Amino acid sequence: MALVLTYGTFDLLHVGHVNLLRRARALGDRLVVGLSSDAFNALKRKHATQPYADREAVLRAIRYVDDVFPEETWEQKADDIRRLGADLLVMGSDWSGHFDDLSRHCAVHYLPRTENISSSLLKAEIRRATTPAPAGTSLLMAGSRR
Ligand code: C2G
Repeated sequence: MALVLTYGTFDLLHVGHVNLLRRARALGDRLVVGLSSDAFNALKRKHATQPYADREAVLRAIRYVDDVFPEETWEQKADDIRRLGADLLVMGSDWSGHFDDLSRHCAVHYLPRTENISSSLLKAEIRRATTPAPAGTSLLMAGSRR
């Protein structure tokens, strides 16, 4: 029974997250997610649109996810691996090399990140699409902003 472990903020869950979760789960029998707490996001200087409880509820609804627990610190991973008996830590390739030191505790694998999608890009696109055109913009121009 191979247990796979991954971590993240998973704000505004999108296809890049789902691709990661699906591929991580396929590498074992169970997938457990260390979900960044709101306080840890502040430490990561990452503003999540959704609070922890909402991000957790969304993750638990994903068929590839078997359990979720809070990620509060950078340093907890080794303890998590031991506590859970994790066989494999999986992260996206933007983290390549960052967690190699944990290979003392379990296998570490980085999966190619899904290109052209991120929570930040989604937020920027929503802002662009919902920001009224400046006064005086022609209807034609305004239409092209849709
Ligand atoms: N991801 C991906 N493709 C994307 C976006 C994200 O594969 N287009 C992956 C990331 O590489 C990460 C996971 O999805 O493995 C979650 O991404 P984030 O929610 O952005 O998490 P992050 O801020 O990277 O937090 O201690 C580790 C950190 O908590 C990871």
